[in-house]
Amino acid sequence: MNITFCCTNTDPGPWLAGLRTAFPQADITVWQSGAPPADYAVVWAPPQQLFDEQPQLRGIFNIGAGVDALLKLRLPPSAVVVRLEDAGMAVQMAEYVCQGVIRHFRDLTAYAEDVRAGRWTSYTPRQRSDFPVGVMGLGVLGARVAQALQQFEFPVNGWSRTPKRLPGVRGFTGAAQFHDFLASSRVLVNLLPLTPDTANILNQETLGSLQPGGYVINVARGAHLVDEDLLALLDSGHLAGALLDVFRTEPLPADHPFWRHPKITITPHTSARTLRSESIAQIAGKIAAMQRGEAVTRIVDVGRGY
Ligand code: NDP
Ligand code: OXD
Repeated sequence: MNITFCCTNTDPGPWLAGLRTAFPQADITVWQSGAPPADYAVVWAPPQQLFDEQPQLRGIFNIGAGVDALLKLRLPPSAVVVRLEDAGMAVQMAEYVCQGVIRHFRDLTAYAEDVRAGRWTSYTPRQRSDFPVGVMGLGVLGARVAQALQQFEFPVNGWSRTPKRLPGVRGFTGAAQFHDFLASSRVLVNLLPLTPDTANILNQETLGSLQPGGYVINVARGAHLVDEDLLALLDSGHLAGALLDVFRTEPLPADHPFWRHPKITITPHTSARTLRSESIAQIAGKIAAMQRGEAVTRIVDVGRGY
């Protein structure tokens, strides 16, 4: 068996070592043009040339959950595309989103500023029932986030393409129920995959349908959000703030208004990081299953885009 590794911005050494431990008999190397034919590719942001030169691939393993960038390439029709399935990301996403919701709900940013200025202040406690949180996308990450938010007793709404029944989550399905979902939510958490159906989904109309004083948390992809529409709704006062982890251009350009907007908090695409050992174990387990001719979970539906 031959595995080729091609992950931009990733030190290949520990990945190769982990995969070689899992498959001591296999030939596992960093991809370079002219490399011998491989059975499997482990990738993040690979060049088109890899797939042009490796049409025989059986499996392409993406070391992230989102496959939007990968699906822009021409992939070998013989290969299944497999994305990471949690692998330690869901709990990270839950902690990131919960801290964002709680920081906003408890006025913790205002308290931190007051303390820095030497002011001992007290804000009126808010009602949890006034802060229903809507989670867009109830997949591996969204479902975990919805569950975690309930532990803090926030009312939780969830929106997905197909019906989902999650305990304690008020479920909304598809385009027909999208407006009701938004109108029932004050805090909006985006955990959708980026597909032709979901690009630009956070815009003037949809964000404008949130309850007044809305708060937006985008942890999925920058291209879900129409940046100017968010800024206009923050400046009009309809939205109270936003926490953004992902951007149309990453790194976020130095002159982008998100860097300095007083109602926006940004983080550098770090809400749920790929964890190496968990990811190697998952990918190795799935390669071993494919070698045995068994089915594996979380194969991407390329036509659907996730
Ligand atoms: P999943 O594929 O498991 O879940 C996607 C969810 O979105 C599903 O519930 C799906 O509905 C729903 N969905 C898809 N299309 C639509 C639509 N048109 N209308 C309504 N609902 C829709 O993905 P994950 O939870 O694993 O990951 C979600 C995204 O998070 C990734 O694609 C990636 O972009 C982002 N991400 C960001 C990270 C970061 O650090 N910022 C880290 C990891 C991931 P259904 O269940 O009906 O299919
Ligand atoms: C992912 C990501 O998709 O890191 O896994 O954004």
